[in-house]
Amino acid sequence: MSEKENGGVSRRNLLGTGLTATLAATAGAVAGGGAMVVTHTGSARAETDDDHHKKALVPPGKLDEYYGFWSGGQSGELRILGLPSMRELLRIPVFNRCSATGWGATNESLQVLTEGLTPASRAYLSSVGLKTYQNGDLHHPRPSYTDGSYDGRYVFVNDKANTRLARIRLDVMKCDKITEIPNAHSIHGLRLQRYPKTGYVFCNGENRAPLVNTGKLLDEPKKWRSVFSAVDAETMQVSWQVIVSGNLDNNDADYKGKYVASTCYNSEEGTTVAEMTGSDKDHIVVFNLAAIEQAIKDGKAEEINGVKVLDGTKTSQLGITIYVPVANSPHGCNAAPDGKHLIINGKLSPTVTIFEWDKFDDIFAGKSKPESAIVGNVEVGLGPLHTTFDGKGNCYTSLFLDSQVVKWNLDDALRAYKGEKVNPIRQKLDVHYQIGHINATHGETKDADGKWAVALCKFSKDRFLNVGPMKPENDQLIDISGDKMVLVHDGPTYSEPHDATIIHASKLHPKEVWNKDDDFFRFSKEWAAKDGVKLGEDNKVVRDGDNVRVYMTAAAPAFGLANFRVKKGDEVTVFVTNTDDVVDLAHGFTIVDYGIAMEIAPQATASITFKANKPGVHYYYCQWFCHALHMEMSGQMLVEEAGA
Ligand code: K7E
Ligand code: CUA
Repeated sequence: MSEKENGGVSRRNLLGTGLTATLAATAGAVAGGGAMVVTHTGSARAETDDDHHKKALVPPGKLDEYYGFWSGGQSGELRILGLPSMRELLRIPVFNRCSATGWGATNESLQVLTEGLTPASRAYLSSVGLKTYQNGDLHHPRPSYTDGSYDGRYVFVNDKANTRLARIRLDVMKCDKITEIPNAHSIHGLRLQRYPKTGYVFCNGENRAPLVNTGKLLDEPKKWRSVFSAVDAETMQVSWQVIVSGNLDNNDADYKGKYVASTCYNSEEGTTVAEMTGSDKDHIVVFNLAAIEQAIKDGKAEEINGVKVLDGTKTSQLGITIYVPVANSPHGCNAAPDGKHLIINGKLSPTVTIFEWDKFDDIFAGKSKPESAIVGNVEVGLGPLHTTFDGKGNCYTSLFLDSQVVKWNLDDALRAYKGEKVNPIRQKLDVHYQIGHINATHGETKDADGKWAVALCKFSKDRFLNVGPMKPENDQLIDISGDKMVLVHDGPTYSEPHDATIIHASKLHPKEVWNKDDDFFRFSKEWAAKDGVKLGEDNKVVRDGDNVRVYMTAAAPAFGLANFRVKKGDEVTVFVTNTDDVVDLAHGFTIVDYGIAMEIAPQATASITFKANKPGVHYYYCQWFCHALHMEMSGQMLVEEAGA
């Protein structure tokens, strides 16, 4: 590294950063100069931007300190990034089709993608020749909690496009359950019960639609409904639903397991932009979990499409919701890690409004007015969307219109609201550009550690090489560990991360290889049992009328079957078991000119079913580079003409 590349940083500071490569180079230079002098140790010096960039640098071979779970937005997938390097580590297909892994085509993935569909959707999809939806719009990845801390079990994600909730297992980083939420329309806000554990997954039905949505009430939008759902995190069944007034945007739960709050930007219950923004006030709605569970027990729910649904509208007498007016069109809804406060982000209003969870007790008891829960209001800048926290009393709010992050102090905000002359605003930092979510390391847990925040920007404009009319998004890394926020990294991402949650690496312990008996392989295990085949040992073709089941192993560099023969018109299922027990030794199975491909990770079994309607010799090959003889890892499917 030259003096210039060092940016004038002294040798002492280079040593202080602990970058071994730099250290070695420096030591060499020192030795060459014939003098071994290390001076100024221990003297204070202000950190430069350069130091911050180095803090985010993860040298080759070193591991990141955090996992980031990144929304893939309209790509329908979930991504894992390492922080602070911002390196993309893995893509987990969820609502999308994946060419590499066969997600959406394999029997294992289709089981996940189809078993939770509503009867209405299943009928619709089959009428258009599909087994499941082919797209999704994934906004909010949320890791499960035990007592306000991440417990490493699952990540839950929403699908705004097709009204679904999905669960990703953190031991294998695979989606294992998807539930379509009946009676709701478009799941947007998604947050989890924090205490005593997750528990419930709270899903906001954003759009108002007829309840039941079967072609009636098309011209009576005032009768359309927005529905809030609580889903059991283990069974992934909808536990109950609550009908609300207005609509539901984002939500969050408290740290005591009592309340969930949601923003509403359409209290007008309009259907056009003009109608939806017509009044200068909207509201938040607060759900009382104990009161809801009691009302269900007391038989107050109506059963609609197999789900118990309660009336939580403004005119309901059940006492399960309260409505608190806030400025027009609020968006983000963020529980502070102090366990006491809730921040509502103004969007059209340049303010954030602070609520105190405990105040809802008296409001539900009828002892005080809904507005009494408001304990602060801060003018932060234009277009506040979301807020995150450092665990040291500071809040970081994204300003979409100003393209800034504003850091403000919660205590000062509470004092200012009481009339003291304090300015809660600490700093405004430019981000590039039009930021949506911001999320800090462990910022949504009681373990918020105030190290890094990511600013998920919707526009990158001039920040990267011009790649044509469609630009990447820009996920920026901010060092929030000091008094001042410092921007340290620009991260281009594909459409469109809305949100990300960040977990310390010590919290997760994914498996290196699959347990070959994992329930994820139940489809293959059940068929193998019926056919008397030992998965991972037998290589065998089972004919059962027009159904042919082909079982084979994959062990580098060969498939267990050099070829297999079927007849045109057969329905063929190929089961491949990767018997290699070696870290990172994945195989694949692709059939040429058949549109068939799937991934088989170490010790996994994957299966895929298709019609052998094209006669001829069709090679199958391993598409995951696995061995020096990877190119040779192939075989042939011989498809005879019918009647041959
Ligand atoms: Cu603000 Cu869907 Cu969380 Cu986008 S939402 S930004
Ligand atoms: Cu097996 Cu490439």
